[in-house]
Amino acid sequence: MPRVIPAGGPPMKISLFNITLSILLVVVYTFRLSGEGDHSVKEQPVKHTPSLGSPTETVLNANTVSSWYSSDGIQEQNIATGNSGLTFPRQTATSMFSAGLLWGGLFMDGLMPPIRVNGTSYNSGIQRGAIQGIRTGIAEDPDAPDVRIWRVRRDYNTADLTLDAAEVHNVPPEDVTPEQIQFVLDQYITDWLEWPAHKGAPFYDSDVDGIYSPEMNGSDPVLYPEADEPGLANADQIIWYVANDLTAQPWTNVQSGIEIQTTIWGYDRTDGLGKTILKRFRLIYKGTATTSPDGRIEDMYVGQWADADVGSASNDFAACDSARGLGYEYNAVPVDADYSTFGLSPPAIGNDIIQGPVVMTGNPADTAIFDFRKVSSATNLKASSFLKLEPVSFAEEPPFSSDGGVQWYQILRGLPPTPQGPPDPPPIVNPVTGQPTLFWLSGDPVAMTGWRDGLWDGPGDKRYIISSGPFDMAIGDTQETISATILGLGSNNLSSVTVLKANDDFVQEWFNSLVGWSFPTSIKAVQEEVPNQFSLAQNYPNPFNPVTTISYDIPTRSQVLVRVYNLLGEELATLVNGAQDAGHRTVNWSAASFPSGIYFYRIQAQSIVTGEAFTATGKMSLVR
Ligand SMILES: [Ca+2]
Ligand SMILES: [Ca+2]
Ligand SMILES: [Ca+2]
Ligand SMILES: [Ca+2]
Repeated sequence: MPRVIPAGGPPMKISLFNITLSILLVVVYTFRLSGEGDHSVKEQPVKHTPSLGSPTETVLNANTVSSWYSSDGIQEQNIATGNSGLTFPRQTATSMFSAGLLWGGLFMDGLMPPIRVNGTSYNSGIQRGAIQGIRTGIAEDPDAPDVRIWRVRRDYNTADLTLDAAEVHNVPPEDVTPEQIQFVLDQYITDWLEWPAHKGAPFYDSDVDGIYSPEMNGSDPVLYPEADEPGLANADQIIWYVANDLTAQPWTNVQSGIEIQTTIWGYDRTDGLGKTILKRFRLIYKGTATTSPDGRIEDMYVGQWADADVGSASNDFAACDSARGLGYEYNAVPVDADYSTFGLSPPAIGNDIIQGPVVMTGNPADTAIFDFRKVSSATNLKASSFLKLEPVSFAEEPPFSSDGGVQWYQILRGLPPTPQGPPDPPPIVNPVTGQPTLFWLSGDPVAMTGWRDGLWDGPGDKRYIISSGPFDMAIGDTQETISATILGLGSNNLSSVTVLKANDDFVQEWFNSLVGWSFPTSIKAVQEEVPNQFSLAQNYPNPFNPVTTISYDIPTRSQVLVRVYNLLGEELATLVNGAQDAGHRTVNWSAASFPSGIYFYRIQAQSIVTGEAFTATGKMSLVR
C-alpha cells in the first residue's frame, strides 16, 4: 500500500532517514517562515485544493504515466497528499517519491560565496514567477493570479476526462463527479486562452508574428496551422511554468538571479514514449540589481535529483548506465508488495539527460541541438556523473540549505559529499575495477557484472543525481537541457531494467531524429519580434548624466562584446562579454566616475549560428 503520512509527523521510512528528516525540519521551517514555496516538504504535507484560474500544481497524464508537478520546481510529488506523486501504470502503485533539478557553479558577480547551488529536492530554493528584466532583481509576485502553472492538451473537448479528473482531484475514478470533470475542462480552456507565451511558454505560431493569439470555435480550440496553438514537438499534453531564485531563502542565501522555465510534456503512444515524461529546463541568467554587468557563472553543472521509491521505499537499488546517460532505480527483489497488490511486477524508473547543455567547440564540424534547432560549432554535453545518495552511507544527502552548498557542488561534479572541501575530495574508486570514477554503480544488474548496488549497502531507500557539465554563462545567457523520466515494466524486477533500457534507447533515438523536423516549429516566444539583422542604436538618453542605455539587435545567438572607450581609444568598461540569444538587447553604462566629455561605445558580435560578424560604434556625451 502507499505510504501514509500521519498528520504532523514524519513518514515511516527507515529509522536513520527519520533522524535525517528531523534535522531537515529545522531547515524546512526556516523556508516556511519566508512565506514562499510553502508546500514543498513531504513530511509536512499541506492540504491543497486547486483553485480554478491559478493552480500552482498539476498532473501530466497523457499516457500510461500520471505524475504531479509543482510551479516551485518540485517534480513527481503529490503536493496534496504529501506522498509519492508518480503513478505507473496509471491507477496502480507509485514509483517516484519526489524529484527536482539542481544547478551549481561559481558565480562571479561580486557577491560571496561564489560557490552557489540552488534548485529543488524535498524542498525548493526557488519560487514561482519570472524575473522582470536583466539585472533588475525584480520578480513577479508569486501570489499574483497569473503566476501559476499551465496545462493544455489539444483534444480536451473530445477526450474522456474522467480519469484525468480523478487524478487531479485525488479521488477514485468511480467517485468522480460531473462538477470535477467540468472543473478540469474549464481549466484546460482557461489555460489554452491564457497560455503564457509572453513569459516564454512554447507555441506554434501560425502567422509567425511572435505573438500568441488563440482562437476558439465555441469551446473547441482552433488548431495549428489555422491558428496559434500551445505546444512543443507535437506533444499530446504540455505543462509550463517559470520560477526564480529571488526568494528570501535560496539554498545558498544569496540571490543570483536565475530564472528557470520548465516545459513538461508527454505522448499518448504505446511505444517507449508512452512510458515517458519529457522535461525541458531553461536556465536564464538574469542577475540581480547588484550583479555587475560582466557577471558570469563558471563551471556550472545541472543535475536531475530523484528519490525514486519503486512501490515500497525500503527495498530498492540504484544504478547507472553511463553509456546511455541513464540513472535509474529498480526493486532489489523480484516482488514489491505495493505492486503485487495490483498483480504487477515492480517497474524500473530512470532519468536520461537526452539533450545536455550546449557548449561552443569552435569546430565547424560539430553540431548541437538547442530549441530543437541545429547549432554549428557546438556540442551538447553528455551526462558527466552519477551518484547514489543514501542516509545509511557516507553519501548521505547534505542539508538542502546554505550549509550544504559546497557539498552539493561536489555532488554535482561527481565527487562524494564528504569530506567537505576545499580541497575537493578525490573521486570514489570503483570497487570492481579499482579505478576512480564519476559514475557510481555503473555495473549491469541483469548481467550481474560490474559495480552494483548492494555491495556497500543493502536494499533501501535510494536517491540519486545524474548531472551534466561544466558550462559557463554570462548575464543574459540562456542554457537548456532536456531530461526524460522513463519507466519499464517487465515480468520481474530485473526484466523491468531490460525493458527500461529498451525504452530509453527508443526515446533517445526518437529525440535524435527530431532534428529532421517532423513537427511544427515551436517559435521561441519573445516579447518582441526577433530582429532580422545586427544593429546598434543611439544610446538613450544622450546627452546623459550619469547613466545611459545602449541598445542593439542580434538576429541569431551570438558572441557579443560591448565596450566603452574614451577619445584616446582607451578602454574604460566592458559591458557585455559572452553568448546571447537573438533579440533586442540593452545594457546600461554608469559614468559616475568619469568627467564630462565624449565617449564611444562599440559592439563586436559574431553569430554562433551563421558565423556572420558585426562591428559598430556609437558616440555619446556625458554632461555633468
Ligand atoms: Ca501569432
Ligand atoms: Ca520497492
Ligand atoms: Ca541517453
Ligand atoms: Ca528512494
